[in-house]
Amino acid sequence: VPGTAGSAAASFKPDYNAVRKAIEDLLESNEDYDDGSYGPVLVRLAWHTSGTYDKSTNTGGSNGATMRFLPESNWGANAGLAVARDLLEPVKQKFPWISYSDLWTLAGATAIEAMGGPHIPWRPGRSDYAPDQFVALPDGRLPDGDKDAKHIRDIFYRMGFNDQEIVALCGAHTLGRCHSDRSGFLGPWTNAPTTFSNLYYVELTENKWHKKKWKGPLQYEDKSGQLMMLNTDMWLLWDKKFKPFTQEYAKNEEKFFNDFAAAFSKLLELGVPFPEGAQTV
Ligand code: DDH
Repeated sequence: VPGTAGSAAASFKPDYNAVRKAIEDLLESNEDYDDGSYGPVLVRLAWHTSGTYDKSTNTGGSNGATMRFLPESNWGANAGLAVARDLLEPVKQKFPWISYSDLWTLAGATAIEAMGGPHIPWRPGRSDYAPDQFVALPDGRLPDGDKDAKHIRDIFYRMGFNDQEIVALCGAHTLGRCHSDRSGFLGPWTNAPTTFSNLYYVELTENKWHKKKWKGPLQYEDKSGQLMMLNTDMWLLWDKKFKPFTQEYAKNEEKFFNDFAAAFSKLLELGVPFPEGAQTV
């Protein structure tokens, strides 16, 4: 029948809600993994795939899903993220029409909302590069936890974020934990690492932090020894321009949720050449 193939193609409507549902079904699929949820590591995958962006050269960012390839897959900063990439592989197989770059970013957005966080506005439109289609990025575009406020600003200003957005984005550390076999650091930031909340700022401002005495890298711990902060986390309290935002988010969770949703959505879109009129789904 003339036109059948064309109209079949034209009537194909990608079902992003079905992809979201498949991601949600994975989150608590292994009670032995960490604190019982893959949510935090999926959020970190979305962040690290996007956080390579450099606005001055318009390179990096989530478009391309270049973390599938060496050397980026092997960067120290990305240690452990194979867990998240492998976890999503069956979803990619089930919905082959979605790009890895859309899938990884959608997984982060979906996980945040599923863990009690705000809705993250998200648009499809990323495409995946073939291995010979791009120039590998230099290592060093993602932040190091033992550094200071200048380093944090160097990294995030390069992406195009301001101080308020930096502090909002770092609130993602309310989720998950550090693993000694991945980053070398150890422990969670909060006692509720699978719930998205403003607890990170509450702990930062209200708890007492001192240097952990151990053979590992410089990190801070509270009196219980159970909770941790990176040096970069402490700088959100020590830096006089970061501090007012940290204090505000500790007091006002609604403000944090709104600001986080806007900044995280922006992060996932850095450098992505969306088709004109691309809509959130
Ligand atoms: Fe982070 N992060 N992050 N982070 N991050 C780690 C874990 C997680 C830094 C270092 C580390 C953001 C910013 C920074 C998440 C989200 C976000 C770990 C531990 C280190 C180290 C990794 C491991 O051992 O498994 C530094 C430095 C910064 C900085 O800004 C200076 C941002 C902006 C986000 C975000 O999502 C917007 C999440 C989630 C985790 C927990 C992962 C897990 O497996 O659990």
